[in-house]
Amino acid sequence: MTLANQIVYFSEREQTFDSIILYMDLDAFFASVEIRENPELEGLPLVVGGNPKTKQGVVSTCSYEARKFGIHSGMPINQALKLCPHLTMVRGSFKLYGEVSKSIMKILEYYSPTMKVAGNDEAYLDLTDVVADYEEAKRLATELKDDVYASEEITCSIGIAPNRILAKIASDSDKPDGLVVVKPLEISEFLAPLNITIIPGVGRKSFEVFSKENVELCGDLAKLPHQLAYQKFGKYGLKTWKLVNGYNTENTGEKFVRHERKSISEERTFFEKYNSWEEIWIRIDSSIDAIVTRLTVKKMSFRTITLKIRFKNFETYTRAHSLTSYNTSPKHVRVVVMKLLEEFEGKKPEDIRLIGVKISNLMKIDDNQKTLTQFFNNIG
Ligand code: TTP
Ligand code: MG
Repeated sequence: MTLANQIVYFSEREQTFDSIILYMDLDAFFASVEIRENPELEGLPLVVGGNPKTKQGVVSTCSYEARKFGIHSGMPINQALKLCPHLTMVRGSFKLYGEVSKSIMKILEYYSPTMKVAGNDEAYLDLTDVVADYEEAKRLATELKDDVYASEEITCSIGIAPNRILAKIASDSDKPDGLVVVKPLEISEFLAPLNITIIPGVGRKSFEVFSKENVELCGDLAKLPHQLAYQKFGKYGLKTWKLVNGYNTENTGEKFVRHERKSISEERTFFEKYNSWEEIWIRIDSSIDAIVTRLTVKKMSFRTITLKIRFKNFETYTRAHSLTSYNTSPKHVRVVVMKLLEEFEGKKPEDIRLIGVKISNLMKIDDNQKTLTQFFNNIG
């Protein structure tokens, strides 16, 4: 009997994937912020947490250099010092971490209206209605990583997959600064060579149980007949078996939070060079058209226009201007963007790598109520 014949009681939901989920987690979050603030810490085995004077307390997190010594979050400081006597310790600037976290979550909000913040340095974005396919999701993730780095100078790792569990596993599988995409048909192949402990919930104890049965990699479990997985490892074992064989095991009960759209934007990364401002302007102009079309569909007006410009050395500038009243006209966006661009006239257009235009401060237009501009346009 083939395996497929045996799987008669698997539900239909378990066999379908219709979401594209992105998971982002900052790399060595607290330690990365400390290194940004004190670049001389770069490259050192560093722990954040505990008291550097008394050498008491526990490790909140540590740099990747410290991890090479076996140090990890939650470890007592004195144990960490035994593993690495020349360890550098900092106490931690928790207020600053909170601010950095907030600023990064704001950046993420910009990429999808449907998001779930999972911790101080991690969040899920539902991209299902934002991108057409996995290739577009990957491009969006590259921009998001650039954006996070340009704004906070710390790196993150991203996983993109058809559900949350897999997106997190994908992100965890290539840290730091990784970007891993797992499409529905690639799930079992992607998981096969990974250690079974990459599955959330499979800790040291579960690993011992698995390894007694010669299951160390996800692929080892996937190869077992599912009845055997159930018999040896129980209900959780069967669920993990389904996951490593590419079934959708996600409990969809917990919903993402849809935040109100606060802005409409378009960003273009230039993969080719444009030698004149005219050529750049053609790209900006089409972005403005696209934004205003979306604005019209949503029956909204705007007050603030933001220009974002990035040069090849990654210098990124964001400039904004707010109008005195709500507006709906593309003409006003063009005039403001042109004005904001004046500051960069001295730069070479061929050095531009990205241009973004955003309109924000949005207000729904009541069907019966015209904006002041429309009113004046009509009588003018
Ligand atoms: P994590 O994302 O688990 O760890 P990390 O960002 O430091 O490292 P990684 O590159 O593996 O993602 O946690 C985020 C922050 O939360 C971490 O920087 C410090 C804090 N934290 C604690 O204070 N105590 C803990 O036990 C853990 C796990 C994290
Ligand atoms: Mg992290």
